[in-house]
Amino acid sequence: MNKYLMIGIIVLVIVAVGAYLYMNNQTPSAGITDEATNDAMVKKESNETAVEEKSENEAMEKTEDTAITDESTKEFTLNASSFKYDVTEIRVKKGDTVKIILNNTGGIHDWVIDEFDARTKQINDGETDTVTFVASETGEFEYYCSIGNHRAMGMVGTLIVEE
Ligand SMILES: [Cu+2]
Repeated sequence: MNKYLMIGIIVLVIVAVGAYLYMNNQTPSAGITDEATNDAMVKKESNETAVEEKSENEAMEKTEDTAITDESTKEFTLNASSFKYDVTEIRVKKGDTVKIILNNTGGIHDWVIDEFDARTKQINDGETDTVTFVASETGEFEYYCSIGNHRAMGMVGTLIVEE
């Protein structure tokens, strides 16, 4: 009886090993691996395409910026917080194109100059907006934040346009 049991176990093991080897050699499983590799390659390709498109867009944006920013454009970066700008005096020449880059580091603010009809959007904490205008007149002009009572609280500065 014991001997038959032993033979039975040996046969089972042989069948199991045979089945295992057979399944491992099946082409379908190899096909699945290939497919997965293909998928990965396709994904990689589409990512690369996306990256290329993105850098093309960036290049185009840069070209546009360069087109606007000729030598008569004066660029100023201001940080707005409650309740002040870190730059309180801006000095340009008459006829200059002035580009204001407003970064908001706290609260809700904007940047307005009435005489040149220029204003940024009202922006939130962490946002940035820009406004570009031509300083067509000489003089001293107050710029300010138009939110609530910020102007009264001293959120102002002076644009000086010289001859
Ligand atoms: Cu403000």
